[in-house]
Amino acid sequence: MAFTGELQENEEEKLIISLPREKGWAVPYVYLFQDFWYPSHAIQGVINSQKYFQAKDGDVIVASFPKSGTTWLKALTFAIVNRQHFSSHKNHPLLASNPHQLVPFLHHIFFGDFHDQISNMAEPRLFGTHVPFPSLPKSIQESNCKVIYICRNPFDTFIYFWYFFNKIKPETSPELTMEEGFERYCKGLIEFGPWWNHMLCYWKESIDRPNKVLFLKYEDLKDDISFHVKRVAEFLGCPFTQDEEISGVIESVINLSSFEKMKDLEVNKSGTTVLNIEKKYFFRKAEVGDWVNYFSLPMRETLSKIIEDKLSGSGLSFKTCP
Ligand code: PPS
Repeated sequence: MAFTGELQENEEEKLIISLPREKGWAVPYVYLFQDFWYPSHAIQGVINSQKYFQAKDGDVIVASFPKSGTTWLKALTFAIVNRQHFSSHKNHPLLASNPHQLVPFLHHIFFGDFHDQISNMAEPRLFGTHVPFPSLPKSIQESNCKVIYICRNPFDTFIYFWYFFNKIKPETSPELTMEEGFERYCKGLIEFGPWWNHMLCYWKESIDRPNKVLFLKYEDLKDDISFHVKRVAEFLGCPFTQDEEISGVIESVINLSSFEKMKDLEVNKSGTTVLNIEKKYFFRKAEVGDWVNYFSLPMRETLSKIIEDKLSGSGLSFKTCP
């Protein structure tokens, strides 16, 4: 089965046209589908993955709200899971491929010619997703495959969204002002938003089924990456042995996936990856709290209030400064 990427005269097209829509960031419109805002191509990918994807117990799903540390978590997960195949950095796939190529998004695979790509994947299969938990294929929700989720404080996430959008927009499109972007972000009108519901559905699932969903925060990884690399490996059922710890395998995984290393790799400096996006734009500053250089006081107050309103009582909170 193949999809061309163009809207076709089919059931999905009719469905998408019937959905409520709002102006998008990187796409002309986002559509309200299963309670979240999606670009049209992602809806087709979600529908097809819900219909056709068969998860295996060994699969690992790297889930995230966009702009929250996806690239980093994909690299870390790939390095952890495959550490026995690539015991030295020499010839490591992360030196030759961008993490988005090594851990493809499930909704992109199912928007394209998915049969070939799925059947050629090495096991354990690693997939990325920005799709909220309730819209993941039932076989992911019900099998023993594992889901690792990452999100980030909504202040820094907004800044990266705004930066990224203005980098990837067509030259002919006008810049998205920070004010306009912020207004839409605060209403949850953003690809895969509302962001608070995205985080909360994974948060709830991680509490109800801690062996199924591991919930991570970008700031916590920044604080103690070694602890979290061990935590991910344990969660995936492949803990580091004492020998590995002594011989520096954990440090090696951390270094290979580090921002400085990845940003500097030739493979990440040029060329494009998913959706034809230039790979260099996935690497900006990687600092916690850079938002303070952009936010006005009213913006800070507005977003703080939204976070308080939307997350109160959930137990979910964020560190917003280093
Ligand atoms: S995307 O477009 O959804 O895939 O973006 P995502 O990767 O989720 O988030 C981008 C931010 O993560 C930073 N980044 C990293 N941080 C730490 N380590 C590594 N290896 C890494 N790679 C990317 C990237 O710079 C963005 O954060 P900011 O703070 O804006 O620089």
